[in-house]
Amino acid sequence: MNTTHDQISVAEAFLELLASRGVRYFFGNSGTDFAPIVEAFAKRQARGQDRPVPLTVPHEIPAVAMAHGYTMLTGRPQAVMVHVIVGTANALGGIINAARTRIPMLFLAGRTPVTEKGHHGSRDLGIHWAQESFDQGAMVREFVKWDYELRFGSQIETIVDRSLAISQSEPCGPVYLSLPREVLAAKIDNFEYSDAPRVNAASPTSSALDSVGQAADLLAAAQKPVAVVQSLGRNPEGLEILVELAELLAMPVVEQWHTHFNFPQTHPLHAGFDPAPYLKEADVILAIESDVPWFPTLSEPGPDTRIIQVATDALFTDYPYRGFGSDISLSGNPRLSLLALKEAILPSKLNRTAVRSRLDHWRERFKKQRKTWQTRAEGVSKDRPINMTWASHCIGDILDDRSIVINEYVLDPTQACFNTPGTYFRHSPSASLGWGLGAALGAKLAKPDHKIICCVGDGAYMFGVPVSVHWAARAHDLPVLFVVFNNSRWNASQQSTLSFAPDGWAANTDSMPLCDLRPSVDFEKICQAAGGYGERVERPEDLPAALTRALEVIETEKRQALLNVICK
Ligand SMILES: Cc1ncc(C[n+]2csc(CCOP(=O)(O)OP(=O)(O)O)c2C)c(N)n1
Repeated sequence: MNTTHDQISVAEAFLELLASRGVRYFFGNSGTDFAPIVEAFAKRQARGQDRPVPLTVPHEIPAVAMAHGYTMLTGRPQAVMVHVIVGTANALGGIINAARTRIPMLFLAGRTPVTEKGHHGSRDLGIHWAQESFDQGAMVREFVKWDYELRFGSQIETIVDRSLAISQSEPCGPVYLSLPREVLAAKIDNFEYSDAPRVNAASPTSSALDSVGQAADLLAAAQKPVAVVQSLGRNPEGLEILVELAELLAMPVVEQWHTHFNFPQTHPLHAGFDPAPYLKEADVILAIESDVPWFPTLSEPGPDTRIIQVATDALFTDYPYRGFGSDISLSGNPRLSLLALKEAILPSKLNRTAVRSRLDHWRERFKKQRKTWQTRAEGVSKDRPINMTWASHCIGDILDDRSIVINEYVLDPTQACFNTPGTYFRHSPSASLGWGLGAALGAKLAKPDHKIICCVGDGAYMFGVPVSVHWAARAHDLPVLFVVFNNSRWNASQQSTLSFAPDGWAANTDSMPLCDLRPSVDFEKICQAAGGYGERVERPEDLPAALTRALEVIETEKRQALLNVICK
């Protein structure tokens, strides 16, 4: 079926196509380049015509993070539009984050008018000259899968379908489309498009069966197999298969530097968050969607350990330097690879007695590990300033089956237990700070019935452009709970200095230039200024009740809330 229209602008056609292709939200940070888009939204709104919901976000970092957060929970790419080269520059950290964690996204930017006069939309402001670059796409090209500048209105259907298809083909990632003002302003006489896209995402691929068979044989014969996983949970359908595979082999699963929920934390084969103690003794390591399966400076597998890497791109070919061994690299959809592996492990090849005793061993280890974590939290439960482990523990205590945690660095994963896919998200491995606040708003858009709890340090909070975020939370009715672990410093930079030079000048003079964030800000008042609830928490014993109060606010009053937790 085809839909046709007489005389509509390219901008209108674009919005109609986005809506028809399932793009629900259009996160925008506008400029003069947006005029035809603003006009098109207004017209379609007045006429009740299909369009994505336009959401103003007053900074590009949270705008991209909101789209990221929405897609990470729904799998559906959204549109983010920014202002020419300057908006693109502000957004870039977020695009790097999306690229490195394989989030599909239609990233749009205006392009300064091409002509000086003579066209509807030609240059009419001083900025229109200096905001042109020789190659706008070059600014983002390394971190998008495809980029293009729209030249003619007649291209619009192909370009929309092609960009969305490429973005959603594995490995997924953002694509970039720049939109010159004259092209957006031009009219299409007879706009006709196909109701269903004529170009669709490529179907997921899986590895050759003989490689899968070799990997299956290695795992079946292994005495001490260990799985390490970072972001399998990006595609939740693969998670059950990992549980089945782990159970079949009695293979422990370590979540290393994990960005998603990957494996139930109450499962006795969940072996924690640090593979270092197991690497030397492992004879086979199965690294699943793990860009960094271990930290070589701390510990690495022995020379005889066989390594199988399973990932959409098992060699992470978009990383310039990465030397983790891979005897068998199973590229392709990780769910399909794990399924094929599981099916290729013939029960007759397994040593049942060995599997049973392995399971007993890991059960015992599981109990000990959980007890250690519990003891660690209790040991610091009275510390003041509040210890971050204790703060994490208190957050762990308030989680229920409607909670989703967005964690930018600070939540200690040993202290909060997740058992359901899609309930835990950490920042992208590229860690361009400022992601958490916006991602939490995007998550709330995606899951309005859930409690979104965003855990950030005071550093990440400030990187997140908080005034814009609190404004957007209020304007778009997104009641989220922000918990700021406020240690008045960039601890990551401080710790890195101490480990780089444990006996150096910074350590010995007790001075940390460029890491100190004192005097701190009353962050709770920033949230209050946007109509939200804000509270400062200094005593560890006050934290549980403060969390309960703040949750009550987001749930019943439907207002955003922020706890400024004074930490060490
Ligand atoms: C855009 C960007 N700039 C700088 C950094 C470097 N960086 C990594 S962690 C960190 C500190 C984060 O501070 P905070 O959120 O307070 O957490 P803390 O380290 O104190 O636990 C910094 C500055 C980064 N990752 N991204």
